[in-house]
Amino acid sequence: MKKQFLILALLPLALARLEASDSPINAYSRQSLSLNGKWNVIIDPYETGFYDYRYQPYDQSPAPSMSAFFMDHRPADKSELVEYSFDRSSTLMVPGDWNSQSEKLFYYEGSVWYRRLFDIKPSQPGNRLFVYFGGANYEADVYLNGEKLGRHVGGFTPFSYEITNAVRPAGNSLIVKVDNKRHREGVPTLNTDWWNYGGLTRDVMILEVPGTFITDYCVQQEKGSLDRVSGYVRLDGARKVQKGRVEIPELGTTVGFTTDQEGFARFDFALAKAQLWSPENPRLYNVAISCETDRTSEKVGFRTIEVKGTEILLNGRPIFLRGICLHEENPLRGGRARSAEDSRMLLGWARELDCNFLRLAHYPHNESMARIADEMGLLLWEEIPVYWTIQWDNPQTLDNAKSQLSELIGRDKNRASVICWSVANETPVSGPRTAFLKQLIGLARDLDPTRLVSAAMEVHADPADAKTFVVDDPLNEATDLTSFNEYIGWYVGVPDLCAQVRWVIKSQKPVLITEFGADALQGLHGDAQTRFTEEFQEDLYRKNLQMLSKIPQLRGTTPWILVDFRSPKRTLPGIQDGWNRKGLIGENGTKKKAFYLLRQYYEAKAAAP
Ligand code: GCB
Repeated sequence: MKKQFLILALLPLALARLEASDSPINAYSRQSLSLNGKWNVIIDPYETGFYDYRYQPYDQSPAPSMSAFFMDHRPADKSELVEYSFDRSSTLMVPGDWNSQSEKLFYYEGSVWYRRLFDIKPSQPGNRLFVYFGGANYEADVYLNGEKLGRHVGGFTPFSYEITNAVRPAGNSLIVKVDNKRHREGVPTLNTDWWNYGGLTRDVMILEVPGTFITDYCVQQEKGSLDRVSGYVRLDGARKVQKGRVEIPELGTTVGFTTDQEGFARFDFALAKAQLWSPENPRLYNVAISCETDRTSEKVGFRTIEVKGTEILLNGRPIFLRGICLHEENPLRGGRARSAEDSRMLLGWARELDCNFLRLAHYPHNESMARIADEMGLLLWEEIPVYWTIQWDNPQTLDNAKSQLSELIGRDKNRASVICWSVANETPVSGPRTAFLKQLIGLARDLDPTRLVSAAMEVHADPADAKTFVVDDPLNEATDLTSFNEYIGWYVGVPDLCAQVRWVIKSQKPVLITEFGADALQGLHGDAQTRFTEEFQEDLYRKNLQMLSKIPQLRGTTPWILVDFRSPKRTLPGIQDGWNRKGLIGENGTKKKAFYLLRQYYEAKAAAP
């Protein structure tokens, strides 16, 4: 009874706390306390810490709070039944998926409670603190000192909560329930061809910012203009109206702005003497943004990307995208890639293949991928996990997809490497599906008018002629590229079919082949007719590349895929053993024959595009 009075008293405060804040942009440049490292964990498949014995969520009481499950939070003088204890529990490393850290969690899909204790004091009075998560797959319920901060849905984008008034100088307890159960209405949905790694898979940190701080900004070259930059800045805090500056010291650029009552200002300026960013010359400039109460800076490259007729123009010049697809996995260590070193290794392999482009499939990868691609001069296609058979009629599913897309664009909109947002992969054509995806395309264009927007679509054989392949997805009207996957020679016929294929492509846009490929077990050799051998894969690549070169508006390819990756769908013993083997590099890092064949093709393309 007593508890209920307390609940009512706390109501307004508690509800206010549930609102998530937008993640401060450029989080890694902020003063921060890393919470990476060992976290205590409780594996909770029945969600006993979340639901009471009538299966009512503790959370849905008006004052969301921790359940009695967490006895560690009970006053020490109470003598109660103790069934669960973080103090006595085991640990997992953060960042990291749980599947690759513990054999008993390898196939686990459910809830794990994570706890981390920390002390913190703002370095200056009036500063604000945020707890920042780079990503948690798939749902995260976050509590600080027993009170709920909020829930985040979507496994691959950053989120944060303000904790300025909720922290104590010492002995804070941050608890996160991470749940990677798949849901029919989720994004992605139940069925995917990749491993559903769960956990706090990316960095966790406490950010410290001034009372009024720069929470968001965009500095990008105007679409189609080789020498004009425009952008905006947004402040968060009590002092919304401030004077500020954008500075690029190496170019001698200083541009002033004044934020309005909402803390918002636009600016634009001429980009005199700048070297434009490109794969050949990935020039980055230090850009500093400051206002009266805050200052932040980062390296930004300037370039334009457009489509004109059937050409893709980078800085006004036609470019052929020598690409490859990639999942976010480090096969050598096992599990999700999670560090800058992992990103460097994966992008380094793409470079060895002579790529200038990667398709980061099928969900947003770690922030470090785009930052390192900026440095290395690799162009990127970034995607959200609208994959196969999402619930097209479900408005909540659409909201979920929109929020993942907004968070991705919010995070990476200042990266020169990113040239295309992809809203989906291989989705079956229907009215509701096309309407759903057009809304996402519209949102991407509103949020970012400077980049291309597309989706990996499909091709189908003409019912009247099995050798004629037709690309007529109505979504093509809304995308910048005619980008589609094809598996001729693997799921469709044998590689010899390639020589007889005719294409009917009902759009006059640049064509990008977003997938083709074949499984091959690294080290398994045989003749070119034997599936799963390196020779079969190599032959399929040769024949596909010859076939694709007959498409006059072909402007790039991203074959499937750079490295073998784990998939629970791939069970063939002795060959797949839980791995999709379409990688050009095996799980041990060894390159297969097709790697060298594609490299030759790309070297030739680089010499004469
Ligand atoms: C596809 C999917 C990709 C799969 C691949 C395959 O079309 O887009 O996610 O992994 O085929 O290997 O079948």
